[in-house]
Amino acid sequence: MVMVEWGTRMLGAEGTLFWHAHTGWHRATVHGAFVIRPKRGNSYPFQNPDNEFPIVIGEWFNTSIVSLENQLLFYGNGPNYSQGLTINGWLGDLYPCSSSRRRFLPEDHQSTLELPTDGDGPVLDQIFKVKVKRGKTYMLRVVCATLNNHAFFKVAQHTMTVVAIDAVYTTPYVTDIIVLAPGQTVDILITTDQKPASYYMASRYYYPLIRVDGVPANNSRDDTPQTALIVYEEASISNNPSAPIFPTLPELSDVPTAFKFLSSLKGLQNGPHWTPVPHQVDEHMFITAGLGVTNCTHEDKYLCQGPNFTFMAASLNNASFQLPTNTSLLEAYYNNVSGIYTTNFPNNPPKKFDFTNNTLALEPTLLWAEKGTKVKKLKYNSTVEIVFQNTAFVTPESHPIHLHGFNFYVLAQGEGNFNRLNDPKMFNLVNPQMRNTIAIPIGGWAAIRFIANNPGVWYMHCHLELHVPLGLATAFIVEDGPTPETTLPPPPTDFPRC
Ligand SMILES: [Cu+2]
Repeated sequence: MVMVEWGTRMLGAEGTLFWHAHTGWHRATVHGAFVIRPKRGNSYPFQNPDNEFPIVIGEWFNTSIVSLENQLLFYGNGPNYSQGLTINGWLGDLYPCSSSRRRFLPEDHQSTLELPTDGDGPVLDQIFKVKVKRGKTYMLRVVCATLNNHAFFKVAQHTMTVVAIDAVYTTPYVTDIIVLAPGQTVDILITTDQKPASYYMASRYYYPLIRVDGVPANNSRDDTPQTALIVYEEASISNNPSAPIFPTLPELSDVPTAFKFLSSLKGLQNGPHWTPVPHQVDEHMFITAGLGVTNCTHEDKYLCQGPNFTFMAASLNNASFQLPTNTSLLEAYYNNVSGIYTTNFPNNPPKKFDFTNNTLALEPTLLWAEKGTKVKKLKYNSTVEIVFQNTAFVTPESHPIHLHGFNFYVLAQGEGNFNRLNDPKMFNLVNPQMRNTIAIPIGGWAAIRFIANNPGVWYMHCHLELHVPLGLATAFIVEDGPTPETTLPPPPTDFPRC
């Protein structure tokens, strides 16, 4: 599979981005935080933090990522399990593997944990720990680098003020919990105004599930939280007998808590890089996003482990995307090579039906996904509105859709089927949040808008890595504008050749 992108610019990014490998599942470990501070001489649109540190939430697998991916590609159904999330590379001190001393999590997740101490074996090496001074403001640049799972994140007894998401400033939003989908970032400020002590930062899977009969599914996933520590310098660890304080975390499938956080964020109107939402829309797209099935290609049908001996697929508007294998989309476009892609990605799903009706989850006439390399062409500077609609096919899921090359406005999000008559009345056209990855609510919809002002070929895909080889993707070709500055430049001179 080949994916290559170059382009003209990165528009209005200030904050934290997720950099990562885009080959197979390698981004499980090849990733990090890409920090963009205000230009010299400019300041943040909020109180300057005294210090900052990255929090990269990753995912721990006890097996080879490559073998997991190969298993998925062979059987058409995949393992998406991991042993847990990590904070800056560590599972934290609640995992048996983290410590020679077995730790435990008390019933109420509160405060009776054994305190890790210096010189006490490997414990302190197995947890990310940051020292802070009392009475200061710290920026935590939280990056969700997980492969196949969303994450909750919390800091015990400290409220967080969200100031940016996906490197775009937000109206400051005060919360005691944040949730991130793979690929998303959240910049938060915390003030160290609590009593000098140690406080846990903790993450846990956000793993929303709805059973096909509509009943919340029994979530059997290990819910052990992952931990890191904020330690007030004023609290000498060795002299302080009290254990670090633990936050109360939501259940794995706490959809309302996640929805409240994700839908409450607003853009920082008139802040740095702010551009008003265009009211005139040139391209309306309604895109269903979900799983599906395609033909079993094995002679032995039992090797195809999708529903009813099919090969599991994932699609947008039932188009299941395959990246070209011998050249990249961008090179094919730039060099006018035919036969690599088609420009017939549909603006609407093939059939209209009750998209989130769980009784249709395995309806064969609806969930068939056609393999292909269908892309969508856009005129330079056109305004594109997309309503993403999750389907109940196979199982509803919150798909985090990431668009390369652009930030987009998130106009509204909701449960169930998008209502073309009523839901646009909820669109925030004044100060919507802007980001580059939108987690479509499970069994719901999300409406976004962007201006196609970046010529080139831009991939749009689910950021659950599991769904990428299954086809939950497409690409936009943005045509050149009228000037040299709005024309796709040639490949860089050091462009690697095969
Ligand atoms: Cu997905």
